[in-house]
Amino acid sequence: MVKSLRYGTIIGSLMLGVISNSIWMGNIAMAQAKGEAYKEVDVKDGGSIVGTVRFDGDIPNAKILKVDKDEQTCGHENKQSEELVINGESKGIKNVVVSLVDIAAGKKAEVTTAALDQKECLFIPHVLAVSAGSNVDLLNSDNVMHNLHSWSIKNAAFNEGVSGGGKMTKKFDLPEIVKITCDVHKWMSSYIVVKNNPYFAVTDENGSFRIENVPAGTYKIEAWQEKLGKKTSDVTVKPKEETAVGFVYTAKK
Ligand SMILES: [Cu+2]
Repeated sequence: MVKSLRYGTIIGSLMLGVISNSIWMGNIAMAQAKGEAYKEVDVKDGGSIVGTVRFDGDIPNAKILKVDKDEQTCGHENKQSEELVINGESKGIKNVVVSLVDIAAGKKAEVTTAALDQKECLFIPHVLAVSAGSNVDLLNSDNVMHNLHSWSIKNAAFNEGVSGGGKMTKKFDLPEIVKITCDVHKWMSSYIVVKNNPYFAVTDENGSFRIENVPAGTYKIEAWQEKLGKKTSDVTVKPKEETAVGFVYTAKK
């Protein structure tokens, strides 16, 4: 009885493994299909999407990051986490990635080299969004060793040290939200958000964003914030016009 129970558990977990694996593979296939589906065309009379991402409710206190290593470089004071940065006056949320998710054709994607720096033991910027196929220069502006640990699933994962003043370049080919941490300084974290089309923006300190040169049409627009998650909405863009879109997050219960 005990034996068959145990086998049952093993078979059960094996089956779960197969199921979750096939879901995972399915997601990759879907993402790749989506990536291939986006076509670069000349956009004539495109419109813009402008808006803000705001927080509704009492602004939570920022999480405090304890600095307990390399204080000469990192600073003697604890740091404020950037996982949720809300403007006290406008209640705009910084570092939210806003993007069109289902656009089939549009402007050319800028595949350039972006930069993610490590300075005074923080990642700058905290959230970086790039088009698929972009390179990212991972820099170390400090005089101490940092490490770059990517929590990628679709893109090639890496976990490598970069000495003071150093740099390494990595390419991000597949759409994915990649968390980046430093294993030397446990409080350091950031995100590289890889997008399959060029219609994305990261909100500024007022929670504002702007997406330009969008072909007229109706699209799904998505906001992603690392602590508060995703929100989607529909937007209809008219030729040469500006369309306003607002996202409002409330505190997670
Ligand atoms: Cu570090």
